[in-house]
Amino acid sequence: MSSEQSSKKRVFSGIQPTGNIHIGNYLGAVRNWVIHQKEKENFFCIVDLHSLTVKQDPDELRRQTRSLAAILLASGIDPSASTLFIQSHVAAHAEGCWLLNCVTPIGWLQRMTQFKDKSVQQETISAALLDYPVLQAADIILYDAHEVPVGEDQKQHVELSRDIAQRFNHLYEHEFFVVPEPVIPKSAARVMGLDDPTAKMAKTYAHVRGHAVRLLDEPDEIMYVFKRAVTDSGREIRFSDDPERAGVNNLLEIYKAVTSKTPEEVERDFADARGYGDLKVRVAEVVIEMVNPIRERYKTLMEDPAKLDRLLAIGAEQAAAVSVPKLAEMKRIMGLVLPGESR
Ligand code: ATP
Ligand code: LTN
Repeated sequence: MSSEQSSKKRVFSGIQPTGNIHIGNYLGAVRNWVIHQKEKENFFCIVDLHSLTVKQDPDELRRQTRSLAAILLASGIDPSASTLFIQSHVAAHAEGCWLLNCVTPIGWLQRMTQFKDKSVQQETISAALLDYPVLQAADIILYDAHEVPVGEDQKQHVELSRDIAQRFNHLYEHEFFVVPEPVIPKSAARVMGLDDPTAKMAKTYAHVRGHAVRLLDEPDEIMYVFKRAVTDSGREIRFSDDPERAGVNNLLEIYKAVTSKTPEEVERDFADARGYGDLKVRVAEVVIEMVNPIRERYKTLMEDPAKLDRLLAIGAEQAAAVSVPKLAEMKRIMGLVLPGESR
């Protein structure tokens, strides 16, 4: 590691390869990874082991994992500034998860909102679904990450990672793990569903037409989905926290995030709009402009799967160079005998 790199704050974040990546994921997380990557030392992880906590079709999971890698590169993740890798390629994550399981009280996991939400949707709840945030904690703290840039919905999980790091430090060795901070964007931290502006736009439902704008959607589809977006019976185009007006607020939030304008500038842009129809078309237009180049770069990247695999292999090697020694030290601290250690 160069001295320039070591003085930079370390960033870790992850994204599941299942479901369709949508503008909520992009604006709430991925775009911020890209924007700040030159100022930081970054690890971005495709968390395939997290995806397995609910049932997956094996072939589909494999296909989506490669596809997501290409989408992240097409979105601007630069392998010379960021390490991009697949979680299951670095076994330290799963091993670290086991060790952290041994210091995590089960009550902390049962309280997690995501566990409660996801478990009601399952016929059988896997042990892994409960354990999901411990694997996430291992992801983060094995890299001694200072910052974890995520959308609002992941704040609770990152706070749990802090608690687990602090508990380990308290039980074994002060300051062994860096205690990470969630970094939540000011804009688009929680993009809402276009068919239901009271619920977050979710990958799991991104296949339902009208719910989400997916990053690979063609312009016609994006226009169609925005035109059908749920609003209200009024006419006023203003930001509002009134739940009745959540649809219009969501459209304005998306426009604000895409254009990086202030709320005042956004409202001024729509001062001359002829009703919600106009608003929907103009929001669709800025989104189309944002995703067009990503979709085009994605197509090119998918033409060379061998190159993609090579990049991911390099990423896994770089990630292992940091997390494997940290895991070995963690094992030593916890009293495990390391192979070849003759003490
Ligand atoms: P699901 O909701 O179906 O479980 P997801 O859409 O949350 O999936 P993830 O891979 O779990 O997808 O999330 C990747 C990143 O995108 C995380 O940082 C998450 O906080 C962020 N994110 C997800 N949904 C939104 C949203 N609607 N608005 C802003 N950020 C989001
Ligand atoms: N649970 C996260 C994905 C995730 C993650 C991480 C995010 C897994 N490991 C580490 C940040 C840091 C989600 O977005 N659903």
